[in-house]
Amino acid sequence: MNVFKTLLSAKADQGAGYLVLVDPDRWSTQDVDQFVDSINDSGADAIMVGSTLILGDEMNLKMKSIRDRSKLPVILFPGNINQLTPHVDAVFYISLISGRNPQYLIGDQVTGAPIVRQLGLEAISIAYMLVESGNVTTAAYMSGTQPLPRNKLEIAVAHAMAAEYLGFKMIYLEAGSGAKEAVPVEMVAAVSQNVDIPVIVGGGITRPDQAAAIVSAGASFIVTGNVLEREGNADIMAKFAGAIHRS
Ligand code: 1GP
Repeated sequence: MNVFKTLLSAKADQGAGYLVLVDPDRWSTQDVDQFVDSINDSGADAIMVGSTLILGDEMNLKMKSIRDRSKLPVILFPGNINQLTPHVDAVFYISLISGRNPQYLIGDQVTGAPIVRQLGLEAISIAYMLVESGNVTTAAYMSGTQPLPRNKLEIAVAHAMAAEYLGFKMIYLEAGSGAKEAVPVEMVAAVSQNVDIPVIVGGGITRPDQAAAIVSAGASFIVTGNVLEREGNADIMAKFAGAIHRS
């Protein structure tokens, strides 16, 4: 399976794709199975696994059971290279281009490349842009970087153009997990109008109608994580999938 192609087909067929983020720290080994079953039936297009910071043990075990149980592609969304695992179909090969910390721009990518090769993972290059979202997010704090100012659309657009020229496969506009405010629709629109590569948007998206508005602004993929962990049911995922695919 080529996961990038699968994602592109999901977008082509349905207008936009829905990615569900599973943070291994937030689910027990027992509960994660049931969660994956609900994701399978929800209409989502892929599962992302990972987190900026994972404290709990059994990360690999949980990733394995997610992969074993999932009927959808499973993509690693690594907070750092220690999360690299064979139990996924692909890895979002992220460079934190909104920041100026060389470790997250290229350092960890160099350290991780031979591991990704040995594991035989498909690497999908992602230009990751943290966007100011009302509180200090774990990603901003841990990476020691400043997020993009949310009202300076031109700065976001210039970063996105650079990402496209550098050959990244996708852009990820990230407000941060559990963000107070999601990425502004105006920024999604400005970025999407200025690049041809798909734009993923995540962080602080809590309502299906909000997800639909972000898709209407030009997003190709929507990610939700926290809202499902709070409400944890299949209904809300199906509503997200419906809103994202219809928009
Ligand atoms: C975080 O974009 C993802 O990296 C999802 O964010 O958990 O706030 O939905 P939420």
